[in-house]
Amino acid sequence: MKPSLEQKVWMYEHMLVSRYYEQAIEKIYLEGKSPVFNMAKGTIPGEMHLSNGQEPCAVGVCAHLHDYDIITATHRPHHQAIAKGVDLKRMTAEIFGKKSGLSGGRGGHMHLFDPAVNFSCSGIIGQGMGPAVGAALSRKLQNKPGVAISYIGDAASNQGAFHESLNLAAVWKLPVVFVVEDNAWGISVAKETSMSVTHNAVRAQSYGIPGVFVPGNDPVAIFEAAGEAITRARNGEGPSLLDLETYRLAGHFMGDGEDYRPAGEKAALAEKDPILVFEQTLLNEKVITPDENEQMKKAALSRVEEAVEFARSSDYAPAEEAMDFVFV
Ligand SMILES: Cc1ncc(C[n+]2csc(CCOP(=O)(O)OP(=O)(O)O)c2C)c(N)n1
Repeated sequence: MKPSLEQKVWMYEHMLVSRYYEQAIEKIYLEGKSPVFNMAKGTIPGEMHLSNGQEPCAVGVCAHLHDYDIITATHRPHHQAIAKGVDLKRMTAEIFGKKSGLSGGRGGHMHLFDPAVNFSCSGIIGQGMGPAVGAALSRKLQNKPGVAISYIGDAASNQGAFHESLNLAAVWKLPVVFVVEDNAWGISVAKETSMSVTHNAVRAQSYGIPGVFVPGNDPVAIFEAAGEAITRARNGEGPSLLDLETYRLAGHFMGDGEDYRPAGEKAALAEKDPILVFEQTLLNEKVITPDENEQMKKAALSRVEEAVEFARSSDYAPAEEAMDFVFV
């Protein structure tokens, strides 16, 4: 299943928004955190995991989805949320901890939740797999449309939840697609040192479900593999796993010194920046003209600026509401 020209443009536009978003968040995150770096201080308190480089994994899958399809995303969720259509203004306000945020500022960047487009994520890695299987089961039992996508990182796949979820989804032939964003690192741990089988596509086969490895961090290749897996799920043929080779262009979180990276890895990755590669492809294929490219960049940037402006001008919840929804 090849993407149409419109789908290619859609993917590029959403990759641009993701990248500009992360660039904006990176700058804002540092506000209030100097001269001493204190994670709890500043405009955006708490940890921050940026997804620069991993955009193809979000757009290649989400280009096939409707609002009623479900995503359980990772602790590195911004690109996935943007591609699924989460309200960017309320998402940004959530990250800032403001009352106008998706969860009134209580969740922060790792706990974005937007029921309007069936999107959730969690700071507990692999946590979304069980709920994705449950969501797929409910859709099957209720005979309702909707496929569940469970995003995880490669390191999360070493947990029990991964193996239990694959097994149950396979036994019950559920409409769920497990999507592994394999950036080769679990914080500072290289996957070769923590996985006996380093390709999750191979692991999937041991549960009797198709596992497809997609090399190259290429949105079009991901679109094609995702199209097959999602069609299979929608047709009642059961789960699949997509094992997507991708690259984390930045550190694990902001403040990561990245001393564990082999010399030269970062520079080599920057040369393979998927946005620059896809931009060049679309220009060469004449899918977009240089003028249209500039317009798209401007439009993406202004979406991000509007979201940031909305978050900045929003209020914090009053202190007396701090204990609301807290079970003590
Ligand atoms: C259950 C659990 N164990 C440990 C952690 C701490 N932790 C946060 S991110 C992370 C590594 C995640 O690596 P991966 O799943 O490959 O995703 P990536 O960060 O590379 O996108 C770990 C161990 C956690 N959040 N949850």
